[in-house]
Order: sequence, then structure tokens, then C-alpha cells
Amino acid sequence: MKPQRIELREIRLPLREVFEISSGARRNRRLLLIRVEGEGVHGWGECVAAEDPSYSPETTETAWHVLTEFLLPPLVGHPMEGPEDILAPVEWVRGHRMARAGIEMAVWDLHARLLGMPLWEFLGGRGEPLEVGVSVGLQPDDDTLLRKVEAYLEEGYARIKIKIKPGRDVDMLQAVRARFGDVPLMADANSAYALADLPLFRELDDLGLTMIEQPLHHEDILEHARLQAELTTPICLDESIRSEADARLALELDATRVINIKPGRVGGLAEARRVHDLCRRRGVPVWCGGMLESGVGRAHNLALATLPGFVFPGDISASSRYWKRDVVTPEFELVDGRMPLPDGPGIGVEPDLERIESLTHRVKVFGG
Ligand code: OSB
Ligand code: MG
Repeated sequence: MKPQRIELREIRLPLREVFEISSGARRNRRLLLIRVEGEGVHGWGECVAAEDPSYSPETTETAWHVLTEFLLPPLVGHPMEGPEDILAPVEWVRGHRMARAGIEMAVWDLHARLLGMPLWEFLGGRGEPLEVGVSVGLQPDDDTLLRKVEAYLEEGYARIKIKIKPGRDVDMLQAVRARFGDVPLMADANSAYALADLPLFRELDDLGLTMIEQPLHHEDILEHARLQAELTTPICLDESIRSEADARLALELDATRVINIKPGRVGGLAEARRVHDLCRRRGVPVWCGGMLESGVGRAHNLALATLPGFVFPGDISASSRYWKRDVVTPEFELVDGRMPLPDGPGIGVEPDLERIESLTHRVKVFGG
């Protein structure tokens, strides 16, 4: 199979509400959608890089630069066996994993469509509806937070993840516990703490959280191992795991007892599956994180999360949790507290071309 035409497009999609984490806030997503065509079929991918480098060093702008200058031109007309070797001609490019993942995931969709198979099946997953969770951003006060959590629980989310930062942590989580009892609850610090905060982590350790996500520095593994040795609550690494090699090191050092897998963060679905396979061999549970994706990226995440090692509900919430209207049809919705899998070929949902056109900020086409 050879990609004959690749279309890269930046769309601007306003979030329903500001999403704030310890390292920054997001209001308007600038997403890159990639459509690849070959053998008369097409596939869609999404680059999840954020507007600013507060989660990872990549941004929408760096991804546009690397995709247009380095990644996409050599791939047009380049023969490949399957999605596993799409990136072979650009292996020399270091880093920029979110940019790489955007095109890689589009090729996975294309290949699944060529086979007439849903992406989840092509990846090796199971087609049953999944329990999913919701990630709740930092709120101005506890009352607002409690109201949000209540509404999400009513919608059927199976676990609640709450963003924390110094000054908005133990008391706030205690308030959630006091109000909602033993609902599955976890906290995500996005690297807001240091090892010197051990007394605070001991308090968090008494809250019965299913895990604490990325408490320390965004590139650290060693100090997370030191912290994990002091806690009974599992640590879950997010930012620190950029590859299977990172995951191997973190598991070896017992720095993480759960891994949040985001295909964008690790450079695509093939690497995401390798991290999953490694964890599964070692009996370490994983779950699928999110990057405030549009329906295109959400469809990929959902397909990935059907693999058997994804035992915790993912941050794969309904379209309405993020957008007034998504860019795919049908939109993602919870049915009886679960997210059904689209059963068409590939990602199984159709990008709404008219809507996408109306949100487009720029387009660049390679090949033709
Ligand atoms: O740390 O998991 C994170 C969103 C943007 C950047 C980082 C993170 C998140 C989320 C939201 O937690 C997950 C989602 O619902 O897409
Ligand atoms: Mg996280």
C-alpha cells in the first residue's frame, strides 16, 4: 500500500468550558486532522499536541512544522506493508511523537478500512462496550467541583479523576469522598509536586484513591520510584512515559504500578500497543488517557482501549463533555453507563466534512 495523497488541516474547536490543570488552562483547541488516501480508501488521524508546551514540549505549531517539513513529504508514494512500518522512512526524526502519531494513526484507520474491519478488531481488541471515566479540571471552589462530579456520576461515568495542585488537593478530595462515598476516585497532579512533599502524599495515601497520576517532574522516573516505596496507593505515570523503553525502565524500578497510555504521547498506536503488551506480560494494568481529542482521536483511543490489558476505565468521555458539537457522526455517547464501539470499518465514525471545513484554519496537501 502506498499513500497517494495526504491532507493536513488545522481546525479550531472551542471547548464547552475551560479545562484547567496544574500546568496550564485550555479554552480553544487547535487540532491537526490528517486524512491519508491510497488504494481508493482513506483514513483519518488526529495530532493531539496542545496550543502551548505546558504538557509536552510539542505544540500545534511545532507539529505543523515537523509534519509539513519532515514527516509527510517522504511518505507520499512510499510503499509500506502495514501501519507498523509507515514511519520507517522518517525514523531518523527524533522526538515529535504527537506529530508522528497523527499520520501513523491515519494509516491504521486506512488499513483497517482496506480490510473492511473495525480498527478495534484490527488491533486485536474485543468489541464490547467499555466503562469509561471522566477527567475533571481544577474548579474555582469545592461547591462547583462537587456539582460537576455529581452530574458526571449521573451520566454514568465509572470513575472520576480530579486534577490537583498544591493548595487544591487533600481537603478538596476529602470533600469529594465525604459527599460521594467510595466512588472510584483518582487524582492527577500533572507534575505539580516534589519528593519533599512526602507528608502531603501520606495524607493523600489515606483517601483510598485508585491511583495518583504523575505527581512529580514530567521527565522523572527515579524519584517516582522513591515516592512509590513510601505509599500504598499506586502511582500511575503519564508524562514520564514516552516510549516502551521508558515504560520498561519505570517498571524495572517500580516507579509506576499502572500506566496511562496515550497514543499521541508515545508516537502512535503501534508503540502504544507495545507498552500495553509489556505491561500485560508483567501483570501491570493500563488505561487509556485523553488529550481533549475531537471525535477522530477519541475513536482511535476507544479502539486501543479494547485490548485486554486496559483494565481501568479510560479518559474517553462522551463528545458532549468537551464540545457543543463534535466533528464526527455519530458523536460519542454513553449508553447505560458504557461507551459502545462504533462497528463500521476503521475508526467507525465519519468525519463531518462540512463542519470540519467551517472550522478549518489552514490546509496543506501532499501528493495528489
Ligand atoms: O494529564 O491526562 C492529562 C488533558 C490534557 C492534557 C493532559 C491531560 C488531560 C486530561 C483530560 O486529563 C483527558 C481527556 O478527557 O481527554
Ligand atoms: Mg495525566
